[in-house]
Amino acid sequence: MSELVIYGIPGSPFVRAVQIAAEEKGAPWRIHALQPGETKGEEHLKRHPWGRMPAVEHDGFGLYETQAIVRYIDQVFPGPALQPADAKAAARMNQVMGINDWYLFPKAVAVIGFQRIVGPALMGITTDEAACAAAAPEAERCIKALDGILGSNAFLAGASFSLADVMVGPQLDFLGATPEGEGLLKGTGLGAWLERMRARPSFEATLPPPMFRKAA
Ligand SMILES: N[C@@H](CCC(=O)N[C@@H](CS)C(=O)NCC(=O)O)C(=O)O
Repeated sequence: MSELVIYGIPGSPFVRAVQIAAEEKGAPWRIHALQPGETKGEEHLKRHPWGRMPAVEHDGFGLYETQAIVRYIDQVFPGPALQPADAKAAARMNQVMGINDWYLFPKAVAVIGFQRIVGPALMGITTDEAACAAAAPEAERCIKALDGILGSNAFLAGASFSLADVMVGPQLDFLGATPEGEGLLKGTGLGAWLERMRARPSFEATLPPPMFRKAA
């Protein structure tokens, strides 16, 4: 089985989602680590025209966009299915993946995670408290919505682990390392779900570097 090559900066929640999907399937993978400036460089722009991460290469096939990548991994590698066969559970999974891409990452994690973790760690910036305060209501809305969707289920799409857990897990693990995320998750069913995700071998095998696991 040929190896999946994942291009990105280790610790990025989208990159980690791909690593987790590959781990859950037992697929061979390796990271081709990029330096921060490299994502907008000529080489990487050939892989990803928007200069974002992750991008992957498998068997001569190049692909970007995390949803497309994790669905591809689920289809081509053996191992437990990561997409439910049941129509309602599959729709729930798709809904959660949409929430992840449209609201959780861009409006909450990208702002608070950058201001509290990535910016101080990589660029030496001082946290902009006003930016964090402005993003906090959206973080709260996302966490409330996802907590409501989870309800009393074991996983976000219902009874079985799916790509919804694969994508949201790394985002909330990252946000949970900030005071805003930690406070909002505390005492919720979603917080307990996150602890269960953190205990999975796929999450333990793909831990971000220590500097991305702690707010400044
Ligand atoms: N829609 C893209 C989003 C990927 C994304 O925004 N990745 C972030 C890192 S978590 C990134 O590349 N940031 C670097 C940048 O914006 O320059 C996907 O699903 O793969």
